[in-house]
Amino acid sequence: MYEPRFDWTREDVLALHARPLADLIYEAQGALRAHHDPNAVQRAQLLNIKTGGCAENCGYCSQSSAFETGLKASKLMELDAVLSAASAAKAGGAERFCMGAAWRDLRERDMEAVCAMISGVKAMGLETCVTLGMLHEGQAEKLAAAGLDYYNHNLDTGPEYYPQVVTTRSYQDRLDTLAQVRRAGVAVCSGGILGMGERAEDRADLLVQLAALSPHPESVPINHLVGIEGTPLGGSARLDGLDFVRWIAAARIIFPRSVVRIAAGRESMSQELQALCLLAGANSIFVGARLLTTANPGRDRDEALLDAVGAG
Ligand code: SAM
Ligand code: DTB
Ligand code: SF4
Repeated sequence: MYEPRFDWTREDVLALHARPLADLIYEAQGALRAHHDPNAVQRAQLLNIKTGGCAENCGYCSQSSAFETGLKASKLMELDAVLSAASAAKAGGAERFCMGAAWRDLRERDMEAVCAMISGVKAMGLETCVTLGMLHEGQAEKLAAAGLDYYNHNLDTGPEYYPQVVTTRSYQDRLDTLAQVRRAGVAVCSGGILGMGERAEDRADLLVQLAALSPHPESVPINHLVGIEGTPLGGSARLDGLDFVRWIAAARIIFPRSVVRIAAGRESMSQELQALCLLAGANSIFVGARLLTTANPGRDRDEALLDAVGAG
């Protein structure tokens, strides 16, 4: 009971998602309670260490150079500025610090600077995570040696909808990067985005693909699209709130041992909807007033949320 399975099918996931809500939440709570403290919510904090000018064309992203989003590109941040942001995040209660770069892939010329950031953040007693795009052979090992705990690389959606989202890299490229991360002994953070115009079948397929990874990703971020003006997917219809809750519950049941994070999209969710996501088994959030380029609820709203559910 509540042990990871690697053979989920689209039909299994759709049937799970369609169960009566009370049954779904009850089972999700069972899965949560089997492996985690049910009243603890992990706090992770993001920092965009390199903004904009990205060569990929991910149709949801403010940072792609393929779209006019009004975002100003900037160079890789200096080490000191990164470490002071990490120290502020730690003082604000973050346990994990995740550094993101708007890169298609990690280039060797940036390796030394990124490794110094990882080592510096690790030395502060924070868990380290980076999301730097595709990795080449041997790079994950260098990041691991610098003290990297997690590498984030999302599958984003199911394989059938994927070509509607991005054409500059393939689904297999993403799976290859995740395999490199695993081989280097770095924990995997991988999830996706809901609300990009995909069908329920595509959301189910995303979970099936993530569930076929063995072992499962240690962290599974479930993002709701933050619609960005100027991007092809920016005008997509939002998911109904309870539908989003159902997908969170499905993720909790499918990934019983993983941390399931309500990632992007909380800024436009009510406190009650976020509390339902936590009841449905999510046990991590991004804290801080910003994600990478967009707004996040910030400290006061998040402390109120966590107090309200007794996870403060
Ligand atoms: N460039 C790297 C990459 O794509 O892997 C790292 C940064 S990228 C912004 C990290 C992830 O953030 C994406 O894979 C996507 O899942 C998520 N993301 C980006 N823009 C988003 C948006 N507007 N709404 C929701 N999630 C988003
Ligand atoms: C993840 O799954 N979501 C985060 C983190 N991993 C890198 C990023 C969310 C980005 C939201 C849009 C923005 O702020 O640009
Ligand atoms: Fe670049 Fe990452 Fe944005 Fe895609 S999601 S355009 S790879 S920054």
